[in-house]
Amino acid sequence: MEHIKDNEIYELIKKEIKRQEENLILIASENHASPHVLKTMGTPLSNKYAEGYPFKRYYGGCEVVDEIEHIAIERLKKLFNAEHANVQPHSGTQANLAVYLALLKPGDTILSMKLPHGGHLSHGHKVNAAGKYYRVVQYGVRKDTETIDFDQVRDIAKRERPKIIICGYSAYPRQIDFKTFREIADEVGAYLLADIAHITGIVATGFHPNPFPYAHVVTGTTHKTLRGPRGGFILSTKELAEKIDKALFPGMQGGPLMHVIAAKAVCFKEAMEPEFKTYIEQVIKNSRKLADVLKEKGLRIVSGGTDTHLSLIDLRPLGITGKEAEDLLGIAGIVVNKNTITFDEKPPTITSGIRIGSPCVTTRGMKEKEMEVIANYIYEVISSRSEDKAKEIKQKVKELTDKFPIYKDSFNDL
Ligand code: DSN
Repeated sequence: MEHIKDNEIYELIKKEIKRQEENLILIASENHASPHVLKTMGTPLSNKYAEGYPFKRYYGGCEVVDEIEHIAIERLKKLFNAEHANVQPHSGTQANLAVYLALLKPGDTILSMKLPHGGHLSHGHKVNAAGKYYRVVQYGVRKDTETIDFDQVRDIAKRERPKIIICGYSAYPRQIDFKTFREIADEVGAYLLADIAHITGIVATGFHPNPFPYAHVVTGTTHKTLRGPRGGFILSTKELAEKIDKALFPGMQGGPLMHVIAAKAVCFKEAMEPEFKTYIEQVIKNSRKLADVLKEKGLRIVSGGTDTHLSLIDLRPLGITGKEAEDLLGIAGIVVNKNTITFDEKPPTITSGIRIGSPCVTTRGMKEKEMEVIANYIYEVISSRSEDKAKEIKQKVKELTDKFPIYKDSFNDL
């Protein structure tokens, strides 16, 4: 195959591949999808308009993409033991907004987790459409345990009578008790929406409880722990299927991205393989190792540890902010994001913490031994607060990443 003819973009793609190869990516929401998934996205499937759903389209010529979307749907249902699946959402946020459009009227009440305690913008923050069109009330975590405060969830639910209760988060390291959430939802006649965007891969492999049969609706993304293409999905009970499908299309999206839906199907198949289960088991072991070593060094781990792919590190014992740590670690080739910790006194642009995740480094084959090395590098950089130290560590990071290539020669023919 010829190289991409646009040299400017071609060079930037090569630069980004090099960046991913030569850095240790600890962004909890990212992953390195397989060459099969990525190659599926770069196919002429992208050319096809297919508004509607399999075998019920508004365009001719959909006979092939019908089969592809049908396969994706059936695989996704099987993966999560769901009655209904929609694979068309372009992202997790689109999926959430579609659920609101399906189940709420403007002004109805959503009960969700506060953003600084681990929630997500699309769960009702005032800058998001969810916060503009619906009334949002929020719960948080307990101050002593930093885990979900179910007494507070129940009290607010009884007082505010939400139509939807949302559980599932962007920065929460512990397992979610879907059963208790459903009991509260039933007490007040609310729908339970579980947004498992971050933990899809962990749920699919059984290392985190499945939200079904407790949730009425489940939203998720395919590019995080599930290690697929960038995108979202919605799962629901049979009763809600028609409402959900109509809300997504024609309610808020137009033509589905058939090249991405095909790549989602490829990722769902990969997620059913025994190797993927082994991968997720290692993701959790690696996540725990990173947290344990940083804890031994004297840093505080929010909630005391992690059950998942991510942990939140409270940097206050070292007197460094999340922003400073993110910048310095970036120089060292260790990519993290600053993150508010629970009850943080610093604004989200500064923060007192960082969020670290193990999905990317585990994909490239690293295990506990390497996690110990990485956690030590993190500590050396942030405790020194020195750019020179960060530059010195960058050399060591390069030596480590060279031993664990991600794509080898897969993209030589771009
Ligand atoms: N941006 C994602 C994350 O980092 O958690 C959520 O949308």
